[in-house]
Amino acid sequence: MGSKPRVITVAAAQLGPVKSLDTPRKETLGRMIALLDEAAEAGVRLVVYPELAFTTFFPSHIIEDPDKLAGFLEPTSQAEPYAVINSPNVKPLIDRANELGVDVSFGFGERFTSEDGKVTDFNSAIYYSATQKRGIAKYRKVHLPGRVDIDTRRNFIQQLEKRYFTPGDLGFQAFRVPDLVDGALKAADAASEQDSEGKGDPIVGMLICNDRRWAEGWRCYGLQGIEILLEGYNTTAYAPQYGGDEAEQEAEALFHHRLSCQSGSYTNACYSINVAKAGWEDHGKMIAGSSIIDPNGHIIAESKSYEDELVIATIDLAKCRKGKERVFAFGRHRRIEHYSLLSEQVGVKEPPLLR
Ligand code: CDT
Repeated sequence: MGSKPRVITVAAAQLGPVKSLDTPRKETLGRMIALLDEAAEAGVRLVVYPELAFTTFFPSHIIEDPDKLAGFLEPTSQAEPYAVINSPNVKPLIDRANELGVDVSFGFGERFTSEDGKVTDFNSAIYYSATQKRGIAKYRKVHLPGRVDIDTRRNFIQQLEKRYFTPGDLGFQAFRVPDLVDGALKAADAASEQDSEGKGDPIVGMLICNDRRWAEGWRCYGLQGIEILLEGYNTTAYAPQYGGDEAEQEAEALFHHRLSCQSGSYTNACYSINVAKAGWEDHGKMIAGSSIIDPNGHIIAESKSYEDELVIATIDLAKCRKGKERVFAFGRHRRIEHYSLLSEQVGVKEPPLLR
């Protein structure tokens, strides 16, 4: 299309395993900072880290001691929604991002205290702008997988996110990121809303792991004109309780991961940066497959290991225009008069049985 290029170099900072519940936080943080340094060296302007990046995937463990659980959660509050950036477990990463002028987005366990003193734990991610020196967006995972109750069967890989977290309460709020592309159109200079489409600062949104499998979240972002979707994950490669062959289970998990991210990117005409925590942690093995996907649904860069690895691509947001102006020009083609089931009904109601 004839749109002016809006080019950024971005990276998925895949993490290899964070071995155990007792792995020192400093060790993982050091690995994250090393990836950030490497990214800056390569001219990257935005580095995206996985879900619950700073620790092992603790929801696969049974943690009954509240003090132990608290060690996996970073305090925030109504007054200080981005307090996580000042946590000693996180601040060295933020300090380095500031020195390098590189934006970062990462997942973390959030322990939020509201104004009335109520404490709620969320599986969250933030976007931190290094040029603005502040957190500019937060997302809380909406589609929590797993269960509340511990399954006591032998060799059962636990997935206890519903036990440890509350479903996100922030919805799917897209946001603009300043200082990433040159010559972005600003509000004061825009003649009209129509005229400004695809010319402003990049429109970004976040999903966390299981969310990527749900078209509803992607479409909420699509309807806000999203151009880059950031998504971190910890996805089990093999769980003995599902039976079958280890290699087949992992291949299937990777297939569904790619299918979800490629489809979401294509049908909403956006790039996506998908970032794994990969390999063998104490609870089991997780898939890799960190990727950068273009608005046509093609994987343009993908990880090759289960270790710490940067996946880098230079992307041009002008390439989002084709899908947004043709096949997925929502304003022209959506038929909302037929979509009411999507917001009125949760589970399945089959048509009546035939006689
Ligand atoms: N961390 C996380 O959300 N894991 C889920 C497991 C769901 S089982 C298909 C995931 O979607 O990868």
